[in-house]
Formats: sequence, structure tokens, C-alpha cells
Amino acid sequence: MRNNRRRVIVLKNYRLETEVIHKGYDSQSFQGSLTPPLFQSSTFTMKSAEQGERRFAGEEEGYVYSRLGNPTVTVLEERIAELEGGEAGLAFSSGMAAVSATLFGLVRSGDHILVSEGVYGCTYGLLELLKDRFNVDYDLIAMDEEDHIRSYIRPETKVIYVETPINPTMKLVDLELVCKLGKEFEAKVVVDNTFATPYLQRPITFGADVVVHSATKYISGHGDVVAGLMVGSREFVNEVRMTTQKDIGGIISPFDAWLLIRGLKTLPVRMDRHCTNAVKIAEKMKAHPKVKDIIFPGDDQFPQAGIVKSQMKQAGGMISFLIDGGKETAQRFMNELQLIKIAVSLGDAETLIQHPATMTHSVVPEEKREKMGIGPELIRLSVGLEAWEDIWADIEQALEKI
Ligand code: 3LM
Repeated sequence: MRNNRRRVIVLKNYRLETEVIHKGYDSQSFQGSLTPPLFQSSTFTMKSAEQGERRFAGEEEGYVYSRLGNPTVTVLEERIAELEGGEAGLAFSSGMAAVSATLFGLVRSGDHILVSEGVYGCTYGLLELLKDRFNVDYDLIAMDEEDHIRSYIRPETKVIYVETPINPTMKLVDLELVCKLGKEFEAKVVVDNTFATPYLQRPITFGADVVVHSATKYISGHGDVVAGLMVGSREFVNEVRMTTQKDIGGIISPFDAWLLIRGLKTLPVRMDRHCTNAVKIAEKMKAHPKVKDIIFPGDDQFPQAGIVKSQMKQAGGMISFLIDGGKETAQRFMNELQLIKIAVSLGDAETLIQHPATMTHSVVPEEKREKMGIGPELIRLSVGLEAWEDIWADIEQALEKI
């Protein structure tokens, strides 16, 4: 944070569990306030007209207007950059604001984006919008085989965009492989790290250029904020800050940034519990005769278990599963739940359940949905922080009723 008071520069390289609590904030610069102050101010006063001129000309550092920067938001941006291992961070009003500002910052008319076969429904919507209105083409492809990926790369391919784990099919993308191809073909690799969070997976350490997040999810962790984050090189972050973010305007509110700073402090402890709860629930589900299949990266028979091992610290807190009987049975099962809430979003303290084909991914045309692996039998569970025995008891009683 910029401030005239005594500033203690902390040079130590702490571990992630420490940086989620301390990075980007020096309490002694702010009258000893343990928590970063909330600068709930739209604008910043100048000492003189000349100072205003210098700040607008970029000749003097300092805050001007909260669409261009805000001290509370700066703490969050420095913190997420450190956690992801990138040079700089940028906060947004939603995950989609982060995804759209990133893509608008990277592509021009005539370019091509290579996309993992399966992305969040509104990211798919954005790709369609880019194609229809801005002449930016894209291909959704399985990214398991190197030769298959290579066969889709063209001279116009400027971005490789992946989610891993993919929402909601839980397929993984090998980050080392896509980053290698990105470098070879000079395409920027963008990774949506929402499902894993930097605690479980750090794409930049594999060579990714940009990481985006729906901070609405695990980073907030409490279901009370809609926000997005992006991390990349200082040059790219500055460019997005001063172009696609400044002029399109999807900035985070200082209060929401403050809530995310608070949420981030407990990210590692929350993630540990989400992950251990998910392992327990997945084991129980797998053994239940009414569950046709589970798709969970923590399962020892998960087909991409090798990728979990090579790039994730733990398998995460999301489980997708199938029960026989199509949409009607899936909905009947969901309606029988008592503790678990039917809601989109994920990563909250509360266990949430949703039906992707009719909810989060309903905007994706059926034939593309099927290709992504999102059929009417698929149900997505965001395992919360409750006692796993209570979560399982609720699932079990609902399964018994169908
Ligand atoms: C959901 N997902 O329930 P926001 N990237 C990923 C996401 O999962 C999401 C975004 C970006 C869900 C939201 S559906 C109406 C609710 C991997 C969001 C976009 O703009 O913060 O919602 O993030 O899967």
C-alpha cells in the first residue's frame, strides 16, 4: 500500500499459508490496524491541481479514482499475485469480468482460441459472443493427446484457454503439456484455476501466462461475494488495468475486496477440510448401489490420477456423480435433500448441489453439452465444511427415496 508513513519492507519469502495472511499489507503503515483498512472511497483528493496533472500523466504514483486503483484492492491484488507465483494481480467485479477482460486483452479480430473440452457455461457464452461479433474463432477440444492438440493449432492461435479441473466434468488438463505447446507456438496459456485455487495448484509454476479465478468460490469461501481475479506478468496486468478493465469497467468494490482479503486468510485450512470431506463422501457414494458412477479426481481409479499427482497438492472438494434415471430422477433426488442446498456456485462452507445440464451449463447447446460429458444424469456436488457424516447421511436418505 502506498502511504507516507514509516514503511517496513518485508523481504522474506514466506510459505503460502503465511502469505494468505500477510502479503501486501504492512500494519505499521496504517496506525497499527491489524486488518487492512477498508478504503470505501470512490475518489482521492489531490494536494494541488499540479499534483492532479502529474498523477493523470503517470509522472507521480498515487491513487486517483477507484476504477483505476484503490488501496484496499491493492492489498488483495498483491496477495493473489504472490499466492499464484505471478508478477502482478488484478481484481474484478466477477469471475466473468476477469475472464472477459483477459480474453479481450489477448485477442484481436481474426485470432483463434484453443479451449479445453469443457468450460463454465458463461465462458462458453463469451466464446460464442467473441465469435459472432468480433470474428474470434475457437475450438473446444480434448487435451489428452499431444498430437491431437497440435493438429488444432493454427498460425492464428493466440490463446490456449483451459480449466482444470473442468467445471463440471472434473476432467483434468495436463498443464506441463499445454504450457510446452503454448511456448512452442507462441500462444498465451490462460488457466482458470477456480476449482483448484493456488493452494492446490499453481499453473504459473508450470509455465502458464495468465491465471483467472472466479473469486466468488473458494477464495471468498463464504458465499457472500461475487468477484474475479487475474494474475500475470506486470506488463500484461498493467495493460489490462489501463485498457480492458479501465474502459469496460468491471472493477471490484473496495468492500468486496476487503471480504476477499478476509476469506483468503483461511483458504488453506478450508481447502484441507473440503478435500478430506470430499474423499469421505466419494468413498461412500462409490459403494452405494444407486450411484451409477462418480467422477472425482481423488478416487484411486480416476483415469487421470497421474495428472492429479503431478500438478495438484490434493484433489479438491468437487465431486460429480451420475444416478440412473435421467433428469427426472436427478431432480427427484435433489428435492429430497434436507441439509444440502440446491444452488449454483461452489466452494462455500455450505454443501451445494446443482444439475449442470439444466442449471450452470444450460446455455450450452445440448449436442455440445453431451460432447463435453454433461448429460442429464450428471449431478455436481460442492462438498462443504460441515461434518462429513451429516453430509453423507443427507445424501443417503435422499438416495433411499428414489
Ligand atoms: C458455477 N461458476 O456454479 P463468476 N470460471 C469458473 C466458474 O465456475 C465460474 C466462473 C468462471 C458458477 C457460477 S452459474 C450461474 C454460477 C470455472 C462460475 C464465473 O462471474 O464469479 O460467477 O465466475 O459453476
